[in-house]
Amino acid sequence: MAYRWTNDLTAADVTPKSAFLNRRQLIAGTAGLGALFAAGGASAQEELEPNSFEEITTYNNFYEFGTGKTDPADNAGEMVIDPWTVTVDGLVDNPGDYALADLLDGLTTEERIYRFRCVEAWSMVIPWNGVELADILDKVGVQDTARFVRFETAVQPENMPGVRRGVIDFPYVEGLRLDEARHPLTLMATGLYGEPMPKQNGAPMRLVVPWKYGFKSIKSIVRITLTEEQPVNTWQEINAREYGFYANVNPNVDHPRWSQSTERRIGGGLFSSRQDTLLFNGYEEEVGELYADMDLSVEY
Ligand SMILES: Nc1nc2c(c(=O)[nH]1)N[C@H]1C(S)=C(S)[C@@H](COP(=O)(O)O)O[C@H]1N2
Ligand SMILES: [Mo]
Repeated sequence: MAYRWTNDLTAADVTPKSAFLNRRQLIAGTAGLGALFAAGGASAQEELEPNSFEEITTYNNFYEFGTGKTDPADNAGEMVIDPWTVTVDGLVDNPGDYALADLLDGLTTEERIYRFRCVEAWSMVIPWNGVELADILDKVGVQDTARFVRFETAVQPENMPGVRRGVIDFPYVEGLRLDEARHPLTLMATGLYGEPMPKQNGAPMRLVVPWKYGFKSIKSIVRITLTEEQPVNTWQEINAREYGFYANVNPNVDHPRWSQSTERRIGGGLFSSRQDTLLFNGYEEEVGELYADMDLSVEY
């Protein structure tokens, strides 16, 4: 199991050799070469071969910059990410406006190679860098009455053409149940492939919840609020019949307008066939228990 998500396996272990050679210095001091052979075995590595940096940064959803897949790469350059302030409020012991560096100070950055599955039925494998969201929550001190975490994306109309055009209502909002937020798989990502997070992928800090459809993984976060009430997330607000709060990847619960049983792996090549979608995106063993009492076709 460890190969799926611990840092036993780094991107360098599964990237093409040319990229690997350039990255050796980056991984010095982390898991390193030995882990390649210790973790997972050949089939696991094959399965989790990451998409290229190019693919991950040129095929995106980030409606603040437009609805086309190349709009974020084309338009995100103007977003101002330094300074970056994150407001932490609601049911926390230490609310406040945190400079990003202060929020992350002292927390351990890890590399996590995760499957990433969009509700639109395409997928990638992405080597993220980031901290566990649980560590941030511990730092700000979650109060006993809190049950959910709500997140908001930055709104910079002058730098975001999709915001100027009002393609949907902004700010983009997402939410997690507290136990989901505290799960060790839930990452607050600050980079990918060992580089600072590209703007089109949600610089400087975005959520990654690998067992849920991609829209839960909210980008460019400026506000984290601990709440008692379940937040209404953006896509649920837009169309609650099609997009729920939970959004767990599930091949057995179709979207009203398309099947979710298979997916198209980006970069799979012209003749690559669609692949089967896995329950909880392949992380059932880790997260299935969180939903033991739920009817996943009702709470989609
Ligand atoms: N703020 C914000 N976050 C967002 C989105 C968005 O439009 N705005 N799109 C979501 C969707 S639908 C997906 S699939 C992922 C895409 O992440 P990626 O472009 O890094 O692959 O971001 C999610 N986070
Ligand atoms: Mo998505």
